[in-house]
Amino acid sequence: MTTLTTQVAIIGGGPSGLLLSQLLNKAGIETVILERSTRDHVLARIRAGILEWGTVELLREAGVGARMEAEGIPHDGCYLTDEELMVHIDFKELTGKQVMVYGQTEVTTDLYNAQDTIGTTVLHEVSDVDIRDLDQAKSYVEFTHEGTRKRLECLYVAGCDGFHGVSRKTIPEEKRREFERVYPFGWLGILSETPPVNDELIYSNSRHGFALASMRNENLVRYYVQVPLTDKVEDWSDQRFWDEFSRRIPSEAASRLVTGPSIEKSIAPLRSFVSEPLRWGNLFLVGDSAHIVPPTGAKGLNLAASDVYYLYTALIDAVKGKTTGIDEYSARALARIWKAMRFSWQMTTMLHRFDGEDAFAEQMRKATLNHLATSETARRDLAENYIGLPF
Ligand code: FAS
Ligand code: PHB
Repeated sequence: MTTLTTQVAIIGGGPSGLLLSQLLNKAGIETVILERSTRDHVLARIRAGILEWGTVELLREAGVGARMEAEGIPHDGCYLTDEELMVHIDFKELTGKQVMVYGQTEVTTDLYNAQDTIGTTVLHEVSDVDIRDLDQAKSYVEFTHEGTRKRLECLYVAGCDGFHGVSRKTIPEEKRREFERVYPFGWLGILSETPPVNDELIYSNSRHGFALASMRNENLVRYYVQVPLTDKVEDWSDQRFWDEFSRRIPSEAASRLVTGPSIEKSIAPLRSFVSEPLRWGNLFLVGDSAHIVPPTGAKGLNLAASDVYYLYTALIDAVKGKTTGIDEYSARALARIWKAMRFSWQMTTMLHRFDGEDAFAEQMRKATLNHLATSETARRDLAENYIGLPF
């Protein structure tokens, strides 16, 4: 069997794995990334669009900030609306900070290019990954690649393989504590090469259902509508999407709406999920392998970034024999994860109507938005969570 050796084996070549590898490599630590899909497949996935400022600063620290600075769009605020109110949350005025509009696809592209420059080993189309000897001084990962079984010996393993990966399941089920809330609807998202309907994002809770008007740049929009879990993408023609989207956003915005053909269309389910602990011997869970948030709070990718921040700094010390960071990683990352989990759940329950809900639930939503409209303190709390709590 072919045997490779590295310091940190990274399972998964999405944003978590690539960013962790880039930061460790810049600190002189060797990594190998094992990715199940092809590079093109990873880059074709349309996911997040909003970067917290902490994520922006971490990408700069990783040396991949140049194109983000040139092509990203800093946003000072966003709008939350229902049938009666349109509330502006002014991040800049309330917190002194902004968020960056820069798609996950671009982040992943920049990280792949930076890893190419360093010459990091990224093996694609690996399968049957098996993580072993996590309770030993050295661990190893066995996997199949290009038709042969291979072994990667390492000091540590980073489980960056997302919700459906193998890392979380490597932790014995009886040792895992899992928390979940599955929402009874999904988000149908489209990409369209048209100008944004508004200069900042609009989160709209209309009587017809939720809609989100987001963007990637001045001529590429990312729009979403809430759909039943039973819907399939093929149920939604472009025309049906545009009709539904335009009646769910405020009429003054709808009057400006420029429609066009979708260049991507997909439905994502919504769930809140956390698996504890994030560590099992030499294995550390990062990003979606450990937690999932509904996209309403724009936290998924950003939580992956804060996990990476905590772990990369800890691993730099660990390879020098100082283990305090890795011993504290799980508790430290989970403290921030749960606050983002709460915010994402709160934004989702505030902005979506649930089938069968009673009139009281609707009154609670209205009162929440009304409180945001009339209380700077409430708006500041939302803004602090949206731009991202400190790492
Ligand atoms: P990822 O899932 O991105 O990457 C994991 C990688 O591991 C993948 O490349 C996968 O191929 C690989 N892998 C899996 N199993 C493996 C195995 N056994 N061996 C080797 N490799 C394996 N977040 C937002 O903030 N806003 C959004 O609007 C938003 N929309 C989303 C829409 C969808 C459909 C999904 C699924 C997620 C969305 N997210 C959104 C969240 C998303 O951006 C994640 O938070 C982000 O991709 C997390 O990155 P990773 O932790 O790297 O996980
Ligand atoms: C996106 O642009 O894809 C996006 C933006 C904000 C969200 C979710 C998704 O809350």
